[in-house]
Amino acid sequence: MAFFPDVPVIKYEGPDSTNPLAFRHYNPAEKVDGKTMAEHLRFAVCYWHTLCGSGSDPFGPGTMSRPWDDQGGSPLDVALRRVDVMFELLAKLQVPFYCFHDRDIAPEEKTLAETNKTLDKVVAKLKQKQQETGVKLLWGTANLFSNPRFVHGASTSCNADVFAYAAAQVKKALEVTKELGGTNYVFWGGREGYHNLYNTDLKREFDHLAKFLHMAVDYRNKIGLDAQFLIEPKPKEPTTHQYDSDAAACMAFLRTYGLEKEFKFNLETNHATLAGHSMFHEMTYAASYGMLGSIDANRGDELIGWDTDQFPTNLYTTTQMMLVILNAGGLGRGGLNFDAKVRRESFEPVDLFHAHIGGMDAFAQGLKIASAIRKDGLLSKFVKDRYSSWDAGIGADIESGKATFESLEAYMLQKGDAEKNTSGRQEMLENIVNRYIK
Ligand code: XLS
Ligand code: NI
Ligand code: NI
Repeated sequence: MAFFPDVPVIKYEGPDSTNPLAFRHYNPAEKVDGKTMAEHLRFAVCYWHTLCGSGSDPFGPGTMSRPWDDQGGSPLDVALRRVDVMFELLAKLQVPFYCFHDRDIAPEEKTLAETNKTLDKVVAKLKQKQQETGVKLLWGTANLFSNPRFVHGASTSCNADVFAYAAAQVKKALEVTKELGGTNYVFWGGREGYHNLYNTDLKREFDHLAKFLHMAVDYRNKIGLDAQFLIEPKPKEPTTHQYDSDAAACMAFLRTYGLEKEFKFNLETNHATLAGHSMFHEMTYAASYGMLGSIDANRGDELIGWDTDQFPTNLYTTTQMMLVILNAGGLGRGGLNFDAKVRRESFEPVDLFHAHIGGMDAFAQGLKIASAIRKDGLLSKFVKDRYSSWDAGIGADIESGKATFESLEAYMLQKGDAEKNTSGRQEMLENIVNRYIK
C-alpha cells in the first residue's frame, strides 16, 4: 500500500539539480572527514508534527489533507495505519530514525490499563516494522501535557495524584522505549512551570520535579534500559515560566539535585531563540560541559514570539550547529530530529517531503561548510591566538593555580600596566565565514 504514490525514493542529484523531490546536498554514503553523511547527521522524523499535526490554530480547525486518516476504522485502526505511513515516509526520505510521544502513536482509552493495552498493540507493529526496515527509535517520551488532568503540570502539579499518574505513564513509556531499542529518552517539561506566583509554591514544585527524575533514573536502571536520558530546555509556552528554561538553568537544576551524571540535553533551535539565545550559544554551552545529547532541529520566526517549529533552512544556523557537533567529535548516540511542522497552508501530503528534504539538505550543506572551515583552521587559529596570554607566564600561573591576589599585585605593581589589547576582529571573521557559505 503506497500512501505517497507520486513520491519516489528521494535521491541525491547534486547541487545543480532543479528537481524539488531530490537532494542537492544530502548524499547519505558520501564521506566527510572520514564518516558518511548518514553517520554524521543521524536524521530522525518526529511522529507528533508529521503524523498527528492537523494544522489547527487558535483561529480555525485543521487543514491537513491526510487521506490515510480518512479511510475509516477505530482510533486504533487509524494508529496502526499511521505506522505504515511513517515507515513509507522514512524509507522514501532515507531517514534512519524516528521519535514519538506515547500518545502520538496510540489513542488514549478510558483507563490507564486499557490505554497501556492499546499502546502495546501499536508498539508490536512498530517493532515488526523496525525489524523489517532497520529503522531505529532515536528516542521515546511521554506526553504529560495534552490531557486536561495535566492542567497544573505533571510532576510539578499541586495534585499528588497527578504526579502518581505521570509516574505510571513514564514507567510504561520507559518499558516501551526498551522494547523498541530506543537509544535515548527525552523529558520535555510539558506544563512543568507556572503562570503566576500568587498560587504557586515554586521550591516545592522544583523538589517534586527532581524527585520524579530520580525515580525515573532508578527505574531505568532497574529494567536495564540502555538509553541516555535527555532534558529538553524551553523557557516559555505553554507556561509563562517553564522550569527547564535553558541549558544553563537546567545544568544548575541537575547539579542542585545530584542528577547531572544521569542526563544530557536535547536542545531545540526554536527553544534557544525563545530563551534569547542563539542555538550556537546553547550548543556550545552544552558541549563545553559534555552535555550535548541530541538535537531537535527546527527554527522559529524572527517576528513571532512563540514556538513556530518551522523546518530549518538557514545555512548560517546549520553551519554553526555542525561546527559545534564536529568540534565535539559527533552526535554520539543522539541525532538531528526534525521537531518541525509544515505550515497550515502547506496541507498536501507532498509538502511533508519538501519540508524534510529542505531540512536535510540544509544540514548536509552546513556539514560540508563546517568541515571546510575546520579544515582551513582559520577560526580555531584565531581563537587560539586570542588567548595566547594564558599559555605561558602569568596566564599559565593563574590557570594552574600558582597565582594569588598578592602575587598578581606584585606582578602588576612592577609592570605598571597591562599589555595592550588587540582587536576582536568580529567583522573580519564574519567575512571569512561568508567565504565558505556557498
Ligand atoms: C515542545 C517540545 C516537544 C518535545 C517533546 O515544544 O519541543 O515537542 O520535543 O516532548
Ligand atoms: Ni522538541
Ligand atoms: Ni518545541
